[in-house]
Amino acid sequence: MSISNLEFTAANQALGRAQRILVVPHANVDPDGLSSALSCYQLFRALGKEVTVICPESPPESLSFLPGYDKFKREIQEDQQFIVTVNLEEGMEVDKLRYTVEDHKVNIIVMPKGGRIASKHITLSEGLNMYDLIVVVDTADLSLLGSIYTEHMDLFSQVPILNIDHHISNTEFGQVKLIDTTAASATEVIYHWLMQMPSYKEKMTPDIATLILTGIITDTRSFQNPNTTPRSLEIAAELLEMGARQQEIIQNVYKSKPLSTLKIWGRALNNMQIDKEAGIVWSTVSREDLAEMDAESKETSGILDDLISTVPDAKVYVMFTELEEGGLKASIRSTMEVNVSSLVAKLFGGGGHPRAAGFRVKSFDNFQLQVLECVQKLKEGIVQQKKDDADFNQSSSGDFKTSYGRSGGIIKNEAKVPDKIQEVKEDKNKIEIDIVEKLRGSDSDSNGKVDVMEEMA
Ligand SMILES: [Mn+2]
Repeated sequence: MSISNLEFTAANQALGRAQRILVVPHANVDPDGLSSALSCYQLFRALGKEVTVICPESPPESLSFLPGYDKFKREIQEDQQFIVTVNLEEGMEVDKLRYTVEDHKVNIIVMPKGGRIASKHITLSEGLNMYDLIVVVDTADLSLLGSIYTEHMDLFSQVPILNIDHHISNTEFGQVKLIDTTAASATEVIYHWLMQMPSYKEKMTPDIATLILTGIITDTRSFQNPNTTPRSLEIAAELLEMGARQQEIIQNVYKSKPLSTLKIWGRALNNMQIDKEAGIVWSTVSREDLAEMDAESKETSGILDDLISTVPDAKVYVMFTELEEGGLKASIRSTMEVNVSSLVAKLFGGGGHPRAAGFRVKSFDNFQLQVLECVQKLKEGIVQQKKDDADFNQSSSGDFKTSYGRSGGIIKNEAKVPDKIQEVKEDKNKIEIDIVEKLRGSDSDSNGKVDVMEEMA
C-alpha cells in the first residue's frame, strides 16, 4: 500500500506546525532505524526546528560514519515544569520571595506588600510539554520502542505522533501516518516524503542522500532480499546522483571487521564450552587472548549474537571477556525458558532484558576460575528460578504473575532515583534564599521571566 496525497498533506501540516520535535527509532535498533531517524533529524534541522533524536541503546560503532551519529541522545529528557501561580490583587506587590527545601518539601514563601494573599489566589498548572510532535520511524508498534515508550507513556499519549514505516505489521498508531508497505526501507518512505514537497526537496544534501541509501542497502541486504523493487533500485540511482556515498556505506557496513576482530572471534570459538545437562554454552576471552591477537575487549561484542547463540539445544549463552582495566564483563542471552535479567540481577547485581542481559565482576585472582564460579552460580540460579516459577504458578493468580514477569523492569525503576531530587537532597538541603533580594538588580528579560535556579547556580 502506498501513501496518498492526503496523507502527505497531513504530514506536511503536522511538520509545519511543530517546533520541538522528538525522533525515535525502535529498540534493538538496526541501520534502517538509525538512518531514518538521522535523515529526519537533518531535514527538520534544515527546516529550522528544534530536534531531539533518540537511540535507546549505544549505536554500533561501525555505523559511526552516519552523518549526525553524534547527535543521538540515549534518554528522553522530560524536564517537567510545574507552575504555582499567585494571582495578585489590584495594587498588591511582592516584597519578598524565597523558597526553602527541607524533608522532601519545597516551600515557596511570598511576602506581599499592600494586601494579603489567601489560598484562593493560588492556581496550579503544568508547564508546556517539551515536545509538540513525536516522529516514530521504522517501528511497527509503539511497544517496539521498548523502555523509551514504557517509561514515557504520558508523553506519547499527549503529543501528536507521526508514524513513518514500511512494515506490513504496522498497527497504524499515531495521529498522522506515512506507511508504505511496498517500500524496501523506512528511509525509502522518507525519500518519497521529501521529494513531494519542494521546500523539503531543496534541503536534500549528500549527507541525507547517504542516510537514505544506507537504509535501503541494509534493509535489502544490498538488494539481495525479495523486498527489493524496481522503485528502490531507481531511488538508489537517484540518490547516487544526489551525492550519496555508496562506497562509504559498503565499506562501513560490510567490510568493517578488522583482522584483530576476526582473530579474537576465532579464539572465542575455540574456547567455547558447553554444559549439556544445564543447557549453558559459554566462551571466554582473556587478557592474554586479547594481547596475543592485538585486539581490544570491545571487539568481542557480536560474538555472542553472531556465533555462540547459534548453538542449538541450549537455554543460556554467555560470553565472558576479561577487561583491560581489570575485572570481567559477561553478556548473556537466553531462550524463553530462562529470564536472564532477573537471574543476573539476583546473582551478580547485573541487569538488562529477559532474553539479553549482562553483568560485571570487578575483581578476582584468576579469570578462568572466576568464570567457572560464575557458570556454577548461573547453573544453580537457573534451577532455583525454575523451582520458584513452579511454586509460583501453583500458589498465585494470573494477575500477579504478570507483574512478576516484569520483575526486571521493576528492579530497574527502584534503583533509579530521579536525578533532580537527589541533587536537591545532597546539595541544597535546608537552603533558604531570598529570591527577590538575589534578583534585585540582575537582568530579567523583557517579560520579567527569570529562571531562579539558573540565577542561583
Ligand atoms: Mn526497516
